[in-house]
Amino acid sequence: MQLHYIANASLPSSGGRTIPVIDPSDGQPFDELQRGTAEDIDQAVHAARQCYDAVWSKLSAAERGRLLMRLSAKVAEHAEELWQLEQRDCGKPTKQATADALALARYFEFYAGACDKLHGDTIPYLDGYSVLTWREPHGVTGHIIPWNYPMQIFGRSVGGALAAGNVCVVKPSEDACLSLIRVAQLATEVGFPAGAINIVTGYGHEVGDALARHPGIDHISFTGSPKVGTLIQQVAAERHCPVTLELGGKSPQVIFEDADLDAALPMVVNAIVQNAGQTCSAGSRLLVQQSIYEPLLERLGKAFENLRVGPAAMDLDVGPLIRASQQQRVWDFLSDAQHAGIAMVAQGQVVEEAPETGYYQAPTLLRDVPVSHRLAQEEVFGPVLAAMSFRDEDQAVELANATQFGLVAGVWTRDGGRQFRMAKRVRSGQVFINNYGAGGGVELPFGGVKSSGYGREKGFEALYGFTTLKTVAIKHG
Ligand code: TXE
Repeated sequence: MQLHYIANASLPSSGGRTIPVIDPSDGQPFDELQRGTAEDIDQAVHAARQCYDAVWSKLSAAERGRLLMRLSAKVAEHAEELWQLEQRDCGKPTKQATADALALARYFEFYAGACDKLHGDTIPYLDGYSVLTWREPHGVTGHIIPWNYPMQIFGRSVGGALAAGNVCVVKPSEDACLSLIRVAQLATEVGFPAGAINIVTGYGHEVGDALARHPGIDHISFTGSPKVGTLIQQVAAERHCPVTLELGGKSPQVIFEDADLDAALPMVVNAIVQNAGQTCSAGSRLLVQQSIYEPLLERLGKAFENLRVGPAAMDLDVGPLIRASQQQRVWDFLSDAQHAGIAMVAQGQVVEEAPETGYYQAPTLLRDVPVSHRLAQEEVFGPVLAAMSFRDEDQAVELANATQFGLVAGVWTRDGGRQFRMAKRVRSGQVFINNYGAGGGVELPFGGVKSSGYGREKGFEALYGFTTLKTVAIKHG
């Protein structure tokens, strides 16, 4: 039985109700978590505030850094335990789950080093004045985390917030929270004060909503669907609470005829099948220059046919989707594609060992997807790649920008001038040239434009969002 973690103590919910924890590999419950209440959130916010006032705000930046560094080492030491928890909870193949645990350690390491590097400016002003700026923490920050990368998103969001001097109340997803409860316990073991990291589990419309509305929360960091992002924004606006939103994407992989296809193809495949396509930065649209469209689809089709899908512990190319409703969502997209006459180039295979009760979906490559079709517009959040062709650079830009999203883009070309032009003209928060994702890139600011959200997490840039700037003007006596 999983409990909340508030003020360094494991506690049951005040409501006395629980939610089953399901293993996506077989669809069976194997644990229970607390179905939190608004009262539980209130308790966590209160604990966080006390910690902030009495302890956390009095630590030096270097002391915060040392704590984060110790947490990084502790996470690395417990990496196997953590990835095993996340593997069962989320259905992640071993390679992915391991990478996520190591990324969590790396986030804490990066932000440990960043704590005492965040400083303000002095500003030249009128004679007789000294003007300076201070970067001050918001205070108590709320973090609403989704189920696709619990450890990674916790690392980037909570790591950045703590480094900037905030304390945290975290609402993990009801579909995946086991690893995060454990990380909070590890933080206690390395010396984090009671109330610095609090975890309250439960449903989004109950505890997530209560967190977003709580007057004691000074900043909200949300990663999830555009629909809920809009709700959070509305609720936060009522009390003018600042928000950082990361709401997913429909990211294009743009391949020009002069691209190094041997380098591009494995990355194009990985960008859509990683974590079974349940990745905000999934490369879910493939834009290919006309002259190489057919041969490229043929090569890609073969690669898709070789992909194997099965239980997380088998560590195949693709694991299960998170839950039955997510599987249904992917089926709905595919059945819409069929009705619209969209042709399928190839599909991977679900292995025989995969239980029928698990949430499996074979990776699917579709071709000539019309730009207006929902498969070219909406986030599927499954291993489905929508291919289309373009004539020239102008049309590539037009198609790349033709969705409501703007999170990430990949561009593959050997032409140096075109690399820069494309980087400039594509509207997204990140552009990768001749690579995709830059190997994770804890150091690289991440976030979107348009409906992909606003604000940046990851990298040093995140610290600006987790602080507020105070201008101090002193008139000399
Ligand atoms: O997301 P939700 P869901 C997209 C992806 C996916 C779709 C639906 O396309 O198919 O969203 O997924 C909490 N107030 N992304 O339904 O509901 C919820 O408990 C406050 C992209 O799982 O947005 C969870 O902790 N919080 C995304 C978190 O919000 C609420 C990652 C995300 O859940 C709430 C996940 C409410 N009223 C899904 N309702 C990405 N950007 O990577 C829910 N939550």
